Amino acid sequence: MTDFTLVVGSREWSSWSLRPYFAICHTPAAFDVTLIALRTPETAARIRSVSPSGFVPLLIDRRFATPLKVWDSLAICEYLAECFPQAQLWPADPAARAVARSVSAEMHSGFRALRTNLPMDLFAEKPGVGLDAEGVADDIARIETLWRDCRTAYGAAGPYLFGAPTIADAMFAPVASRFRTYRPALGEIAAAYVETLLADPAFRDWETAARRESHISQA
Ligand SMILES: N[C@@H](CCC(=O)N[C@@H](CS)C(=O)NCC(=O)O)C(=O)O
Repeated sequence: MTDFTLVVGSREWSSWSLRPYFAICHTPAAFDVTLIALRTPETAARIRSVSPSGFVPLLIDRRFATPLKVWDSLAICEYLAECFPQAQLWPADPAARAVARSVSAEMHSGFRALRTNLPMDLFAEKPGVGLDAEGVADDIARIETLWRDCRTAYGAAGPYLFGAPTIADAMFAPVASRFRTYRPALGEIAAAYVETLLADPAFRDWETAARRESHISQA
C-alpha cells in the first residue's frame, strides 16, 4: 500500500482534483488515486462516505496510525509542500513565495464568472462558447495580467510562473485546459504558458487516465 491516496472526481470535469494531482506529481510521494465518478445518482453518497467535507479532492496520509485526511485542493497542496520541502512546491525566495501564495489564493477564491461559464471539460472543443458571458472577459484579462507579471518578475529560470513548477502552476492547470477548450484570444506570454502547462508530465498523465476513464464509461 502507498503512503498517500488522492481521492479525485471524474478527471474530465474535476478541475479541483487536477490541482493537487498536478502538485503531488511534482513531489517524490508514493501515492495512488481513488476515483469517484461525478454526476451520478450515487456521487454525493460515495464522496460523503470518505470525505468529511462532502467534496473531492481528498488526500489520505496513511503514515499515521489513524490515516490523516486533508481536504480542499489548496490545503492539500500546502500539506504536500510541508511533507516534501525538497520538492520546493513554493518558491524558495520569500518575496516570490508571498506572490505565489497570493496568486494561488486569488485563483482559489475568485474567477467565479470563468468557473461558471467555462467549466473544465478536458477533451471538449468549444471555441468561443461562454466567452461573452458577463465577467468572463474581465476574469481572463486578470489571469493574463497575473501570468505576465509572474513570468516577467520571477520566471527567468524556467517556463513556469516562478521558473520551476510550484503550487501556483497547479492552481492554474485547469485554466490551461479551459483555455484550450474555449480558445479565448491570448497574448504571447499567456499562450506560451498554457502550452507549458498542457505539456507538463502531470497534466499529460491526468489526460491519459481521463481517456481510459471515458473509454470505460462509454464501454
Ligand atoms: N473548494 C473545494 C471545492 C471542491 C469541489 O467543489 N469539488 C466538487 C467536484 S470538482 C465536488 O466534490 N462536488 C460534490 C459532488 O459532485 O457531489 C476544493 O478546493 O477542493
